[in-house]
Amino acid sequence: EHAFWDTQPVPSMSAEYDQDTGPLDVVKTPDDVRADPYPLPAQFEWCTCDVDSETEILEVYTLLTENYVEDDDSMFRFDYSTDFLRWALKPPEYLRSWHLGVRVKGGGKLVGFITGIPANIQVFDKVVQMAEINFLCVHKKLRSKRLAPVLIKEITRRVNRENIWQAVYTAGVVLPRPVSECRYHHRSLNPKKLIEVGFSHLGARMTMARTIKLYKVPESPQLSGMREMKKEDVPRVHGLVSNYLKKFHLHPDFSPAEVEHWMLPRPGVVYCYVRENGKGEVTDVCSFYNLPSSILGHEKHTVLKAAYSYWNVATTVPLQDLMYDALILAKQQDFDVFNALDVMENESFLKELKFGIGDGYLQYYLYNWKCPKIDPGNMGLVLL
Ligand code: YNC
Ligand code: MG
Repeated sequence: EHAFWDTQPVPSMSAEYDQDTGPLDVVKTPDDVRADPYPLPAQFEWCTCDVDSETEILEVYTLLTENYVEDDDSMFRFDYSTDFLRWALKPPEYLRSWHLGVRVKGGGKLVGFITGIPANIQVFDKVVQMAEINFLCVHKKLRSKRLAPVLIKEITRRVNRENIWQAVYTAGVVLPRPVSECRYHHRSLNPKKLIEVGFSHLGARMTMARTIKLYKVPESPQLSGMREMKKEDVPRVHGLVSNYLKKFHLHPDFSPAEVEHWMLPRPGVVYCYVRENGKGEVTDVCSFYNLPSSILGHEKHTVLKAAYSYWNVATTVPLQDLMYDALILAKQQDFDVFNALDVMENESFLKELKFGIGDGYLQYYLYNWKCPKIDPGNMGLVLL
């Protein structure tokens, strides 16, 4: 079935673990790990991508924009911006050597990519140093040639050489074995465009005019004291987010520097708003990131502007009221759709705020870690 995955320290599809948590593999040290890169087919060579270089980030951008994740019907493809990629790949303590590329030999065209970033992830009662693996991509002309397993083995080697033995990643495909199976939900902000591009469909007995009215939101936030997060808010937001995430079986264990990196607003990349009460205290926070998709082969529209729900903590209002303001703020920023997974406490607002369920799942995986399966509502992690 899985010529590659069956050789890896991941649970088999049928495996169930109850109290038994920990590594699947024998415990090793970095010296046990081969020092030389895995061999590639003769036409190719490894490279470390320098995302600070304007030419190299553009090469990564082009590879991903033309070859990265599409929906099942090939109508849309993720279009991560260069600013977004730099943000995603340069958190505190990032390693340049984990930005791994494959080129045509002699410094030629970039045809493959995979990345890791460091993160401390708590799974049940244990905090584990992990790599978050993302942006696995092989050029369309080189598919089904078993390059992906080589990319995965080489990033694993580079991670293991840093004495890190676990990883977390998400994928649309089912592999051995998801730790959690989550689903996207979509809230229309610009229903006319979403219908024109085939993202959504006019409901039965619905006119365009009624649909537009159904999804209309106010011009400005409804809660008092909503404003953009600023640098001085970092300690308080770190406290709010860390305390909130403790509820979930799997969640990142953020440092203040990580909260600053992941949550401080960056134009066109990440949006974050806090609610400040009359006494100058920050009590609530919401955030979303900007991940557009290219619309493939449409004459009128070329990009779908999508906001993705990120870290949200409500302590003085219902989460639903906070997320209503998030929708309003996303609409102000001209997003066409607001997406949210069914993770954390998101189920509490999805229906009431008129989100519709997406097709397909987002599977969460752990590498070299056994633990019980986790329901979406007990997952406290969003990967980019
Ligand atoms: C996938 N998404 O099952 P078996 S998500 C992992 N994640 O192996 P080939 C995948 N494995 O079944 P192609 C995978 N997709 O025979 C496929 N596979 O055991 C497995 N798409 O390799 C697959 N990006 O090279 C099979 O396939 C083997 O040429 C087949 O390349 C695959 O970033 C791919 O969806 C995905 O660019 C690169 O289709 C290509 O098709 C592509 O013959 C569009 O590969 C973009 C896309 C994936 C987005 C993501 C997370 C990746 C996680 C990778 C696993 C990390 C493990 C932990 C490492 C660190 C460990 C430590 C410590
Ligand atoms: Mg291949």
